[in-house]
Amino acid sequence: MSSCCYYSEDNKNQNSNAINIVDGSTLDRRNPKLTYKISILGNAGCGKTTLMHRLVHGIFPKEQQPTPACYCEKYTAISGDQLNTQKFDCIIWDTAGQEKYGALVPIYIRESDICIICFSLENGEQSKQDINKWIIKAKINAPSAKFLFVGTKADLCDGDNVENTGVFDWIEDNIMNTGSYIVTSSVTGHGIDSLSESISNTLVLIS
Ligand SMILES: Nc1nc2c(ncn2[C@@H]2O[C@H](COP(=O)(O)OP(=O)(O)OP(=O)(O)O)[C@@H](O)[C@H]2O)c(=O)[nH]1
Ligand SMILES: [Mg+2]
Repeated sequence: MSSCCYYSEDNKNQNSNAINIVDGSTLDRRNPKLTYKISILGNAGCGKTTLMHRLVHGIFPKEQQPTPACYCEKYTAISGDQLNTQKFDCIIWDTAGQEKYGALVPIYIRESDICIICFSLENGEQSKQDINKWIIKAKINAPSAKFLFVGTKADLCDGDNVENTGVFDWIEDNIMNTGSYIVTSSVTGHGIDSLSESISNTLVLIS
């Protein structure tokens, strides 16, 4: 089950660390044992919101509008097997990639436990500088966050090019040698299981 909300000033609880979700529940993100914060960052149109729908609801939303400022959903990450299951309550914050909302993104991603940096595989090597920009933003505003790097829209790319854009190698060689690198398509569902596994594994590490 998941619930969603568009964040606004009206949506702030009197306790500024609490987040009201539309089902009436309140989650306190100061207590890591209660809720983990995951943020999705990346250029406008790279497929962040669509990826979040695929991950949370298992569907490809046919009509997707640009995200206005920020959008969040509850998500439960599950790790382990049937005998030894660990569950992590999370809120995933989907941010807007459009420049006009750029000043708001740092506010929404503050204190994230995980930052998912997305880029469209269609853009190949051109994504490098954009990725760098999002990493810098994330490191400043969520200094203890772990990183997952997600190439999106694999279905639009030539099979061989997808795994060899060079972008993941470039991140590892020039920016950071930690983090997970995942190729996805929200249309076919390719890589979505790997993404959810990477989220769970990361939460196991930091919990
Ligand atoms: N073929 C294909 N199209 C995709 C995929 N993911 C997203 N799209 C399409 O790309 C367009 C942009 O997707 P969004 O999810 O709105 O992109 P976004 O990153 O959230 O954009 P902003 O909210 O403006 O930052 C939409 O038309 C989606 O249907 C994918 O994996 N494959
Ligand atoms: Mg969006």
